[in-house]
Amino acid sequence: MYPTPPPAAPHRDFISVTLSLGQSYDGSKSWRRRSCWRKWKQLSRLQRNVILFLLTFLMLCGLLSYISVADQWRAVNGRSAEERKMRPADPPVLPAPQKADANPEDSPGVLPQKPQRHFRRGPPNLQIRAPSKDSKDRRQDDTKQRDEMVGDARQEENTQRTVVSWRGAVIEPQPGTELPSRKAEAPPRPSSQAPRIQSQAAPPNERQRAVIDAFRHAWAGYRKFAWGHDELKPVSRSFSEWFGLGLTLIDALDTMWILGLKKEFEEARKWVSKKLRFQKDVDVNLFESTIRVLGGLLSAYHLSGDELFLRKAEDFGNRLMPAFQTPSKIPYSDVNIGTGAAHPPRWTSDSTVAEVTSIQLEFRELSRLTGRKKFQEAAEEVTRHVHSLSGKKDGLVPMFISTHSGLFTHMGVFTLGARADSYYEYLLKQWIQGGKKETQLLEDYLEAVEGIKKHLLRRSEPRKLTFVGELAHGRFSAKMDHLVCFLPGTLALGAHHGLPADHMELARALMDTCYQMNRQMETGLSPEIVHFNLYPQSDHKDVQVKPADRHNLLRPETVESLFYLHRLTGDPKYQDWGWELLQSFNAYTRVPSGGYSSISNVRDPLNPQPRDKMESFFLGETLKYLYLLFSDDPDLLSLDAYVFNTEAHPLPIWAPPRGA
Ligand code: DMJ
Repeated sequence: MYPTPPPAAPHRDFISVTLSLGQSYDGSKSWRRRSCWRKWKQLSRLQRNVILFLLTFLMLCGLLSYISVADQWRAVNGRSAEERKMRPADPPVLPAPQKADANPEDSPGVLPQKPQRHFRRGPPNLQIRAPSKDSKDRRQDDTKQRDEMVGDARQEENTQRTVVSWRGAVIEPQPGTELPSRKAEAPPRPSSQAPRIQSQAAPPNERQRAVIDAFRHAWAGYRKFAWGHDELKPVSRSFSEWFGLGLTLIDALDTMWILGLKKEFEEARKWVSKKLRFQKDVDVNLFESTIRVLGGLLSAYHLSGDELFLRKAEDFGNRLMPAFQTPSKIPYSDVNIGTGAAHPPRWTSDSTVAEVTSIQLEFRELSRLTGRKKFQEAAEEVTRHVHSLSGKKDGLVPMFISTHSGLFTHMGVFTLGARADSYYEYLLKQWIQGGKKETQLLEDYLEAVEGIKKHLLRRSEPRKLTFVGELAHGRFSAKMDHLVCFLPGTLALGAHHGLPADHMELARALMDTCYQMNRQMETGLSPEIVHFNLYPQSDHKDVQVKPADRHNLLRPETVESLFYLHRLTGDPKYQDWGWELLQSFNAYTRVPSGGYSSISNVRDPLNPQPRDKMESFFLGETLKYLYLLFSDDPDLLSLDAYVFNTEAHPLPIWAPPRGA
């Protein structure tokens, strides 16, 4: 007999769950089963369906999270101890700010919130193995491990026999890196044309002191919240990682030297000596790491004469070399500095033309200093190859090149902005670096300037601003990236080194335009991209900005060109314009707790929308160029003795003219 059913309750479609720590519970399993079954039968069909759905859903969630946790656990176990140290195991949501005068290296436990990593990795089937050295060479290299850096690198190497690829597959690394040569332990002294500028510098003037103040403020934020990491996130008082190499710190070394910030320089030098390790399973972008890390270390070496920086530079240079092992010798964009696996970006097999042609100043200099030709040879092979390629338009190059065929791809699009910009810059600067002897470089540069004038130069309405637009399959676009504002400075530099005087005229005109790109914005800061008005009848202003292009990343190009224009013409208006820019940076991008932030909207001074990122080039380039701009001393990093790489790191000219 079934028990008498309870009086029929009104039928309601909801679930009620009663938790009873029941006194009636007698511990019998059969009672529990019967009772549960009865209750289940008493539920409406809808209630039962909802419960079944919930249970299935919970089981699925459980299964999925198990898989993900297991994956993470495997990945963490595949990483180096070094990398794990960089990530706090259980980071606080917001970092506890350190005292400004605390030594960052003394308090490794106070770590800000979890960093974002932006490693780009390519598909495994596109990865190549680095060439393995023969075992004799390797044994010889092993005997060279005498200093602390190499000893540590080897220790880390031994802990990293397997790595996890971007898809989680375990691959066996085959290190293609070489240890620093014996030569690097006793490198040649820096060239006699590379004076120690710190001892010669005049005391900073008022504007330079304002730059020093800005630098100190930026550095304080980095030191407190991002010490040893790639970039400061000043608003969240945290940091982000790109390569995990202390990018901001390395990019800023020579700026500190130039600004006379000795204490800060020494502290950073200590970090380089004790903490900077390149034996790690991480993909770096060949171009970005060359101009920032290699360039930064070489420049720090030249200014300070400290051989630590050269040893680090050679170690790093060796680790980049596998990128050149492609069918065409055009390097891949990415290389793993721990394993030597190189590959193109995930979305293409092409490299960017500007990237493969803007590493030469650094690689050539590394060869000169170490006596090892392979760096220069690999980089110059690219220059020679691009020189002889068809597909240019009056010296203008397309934006992409295949690492496989070595041919230009995506033909017919020409710009002086992103992906092509520093190709032109490095043609001129290599020619200067090498003592103005390599005529092919000069010819390519001169032809390109004519190509710019013929195809890309226009004047806007109504103010007739001269600008450099873009060409896509014969169609002109009045679009100009802020990146193009490197060009006035480069043209002026060429004119200073004896190129046609009309290059200087063009430089002046473009400088006016770049200034207006800043001036016409409500914050006084240029957006990332502008479009110029070409129509006389319209009531439009010259400079137009699309909503998606309103951001400012603290980029240096305007102040970079202001520095060259002032240095080479002596016109004080360029200093005044730079002063305005510094005021704007201070008004709209300075974060009170330390650091400066890129912003999302240069048109809204009331809410410029900080993006919570201080790019390393703000310290490496923007503030350095401002400081140099405000100097009236042409011998402070003389343009007859130094050539600046595209990240503003000064490298000596190999054979400067007499009397320079
Ligand atoms: C820097 O890394 C270099 O100046 C590069 O040539 C272009 N992009 C940034 C600055 O804008």
